[in-house]
Amino acid sequence: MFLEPTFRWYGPEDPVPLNFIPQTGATGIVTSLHYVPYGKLWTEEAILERRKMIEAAGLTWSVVESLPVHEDIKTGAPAAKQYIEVYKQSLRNLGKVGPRVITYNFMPVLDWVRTDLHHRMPDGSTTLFFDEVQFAAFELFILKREGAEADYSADTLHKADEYFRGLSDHESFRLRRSIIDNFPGFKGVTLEDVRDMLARYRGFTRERLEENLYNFLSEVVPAARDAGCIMVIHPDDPPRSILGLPRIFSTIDDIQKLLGMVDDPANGVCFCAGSFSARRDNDVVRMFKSCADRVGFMHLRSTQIEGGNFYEASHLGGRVDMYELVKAACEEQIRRRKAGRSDWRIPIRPDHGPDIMDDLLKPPCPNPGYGGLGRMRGLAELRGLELGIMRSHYPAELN
Ligand code: DNO
Repeated sequence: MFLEPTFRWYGPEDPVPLNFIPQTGATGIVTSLHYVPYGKLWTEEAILERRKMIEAAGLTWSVVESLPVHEDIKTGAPAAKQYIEVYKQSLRNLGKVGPRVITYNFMPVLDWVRTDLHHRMPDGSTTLFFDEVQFAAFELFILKREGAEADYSADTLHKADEYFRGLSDHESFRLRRSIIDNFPGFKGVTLEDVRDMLARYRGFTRERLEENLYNFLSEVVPAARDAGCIMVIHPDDPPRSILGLPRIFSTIDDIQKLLGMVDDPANGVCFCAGSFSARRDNDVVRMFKSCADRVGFMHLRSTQIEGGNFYEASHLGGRVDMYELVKAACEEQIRRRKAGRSDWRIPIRPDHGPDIMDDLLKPPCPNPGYGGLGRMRGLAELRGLELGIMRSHYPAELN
């Protein structure tokens, strides 16, 4: 395959065994040391141990996702400096023995957010779903965030109230868990934790978050470059403000701003098509073309929007024009190769798959959206699409 096909693997605890992954058609692995707490050093030994494990299965460790950014860095707390130093040291260690593409995000408090992790689709599969009314009910009546009413229309407030009153205790518990307690390496998050974290962002503006991102990047990008690595930022998911917090990587303008902040090839983008697609005014293919030469990694997936809600569509369905996107990615690789860039191959992974077939009979996957079969179907579709594009448009490049 022309683009580098990878599969995310959550480490030895992942119910998808590492040695099954070559059967999906992937050659690369995307993983993190999820057992290392946020803000702690990734040692050379730990990185090497993981790398050997991956290579023993006949695979390559292509991408780190993620090297997490401690909240103190995002809030610019006094300890930020020290956490940035640790981050730089982890990068140096990665540069010695690990993969060169390093993913991170700069979303305050919560990473990606959905309200239902098992939304039933007409074909019987289940998918990840974000429902605005349910999220409002969570903020208003479960988290009880001060001032949350101001973020919603009267109609949504009314619907959220009705919805919440109809919930059983169990359903309310499930909603809470779906929203706040789903992140690998960050399990067991409580409402109190979220309230504490939110308190630290009280009165926080977008400008302040940008300033903290700048302070972070101006230190870590040179360290990454010297280590032979590239930092790639994951978009906000969903691509807009939630919980009254600023989000800064959601639109085409945000992409330009980020790249200009530290104008260095080691300051790159993890182009998550699915995250960007959950916003009506985002033209995903145009966004890709606007930053193609700085894309170090791609998440290929798509969403469908319905009113204020959205759900994860199939990899070739939904709002993303996957044909045009994959074609643009192939063309970017051709350009890189012609320019003699050694990093010309772009790792791609089928992001979030639906739960399908036998996976529906198993206990729910501890990593929602990361069952084996749905993603395997996605990767197979994407590889087929890519082969079709390459054979019909650029056959000579395949030699
Ligand atoms: C969701 C993922 C994100 C992503 C992080 C990167 O499935 O795409 O959790 O890994 O935001 O830091």
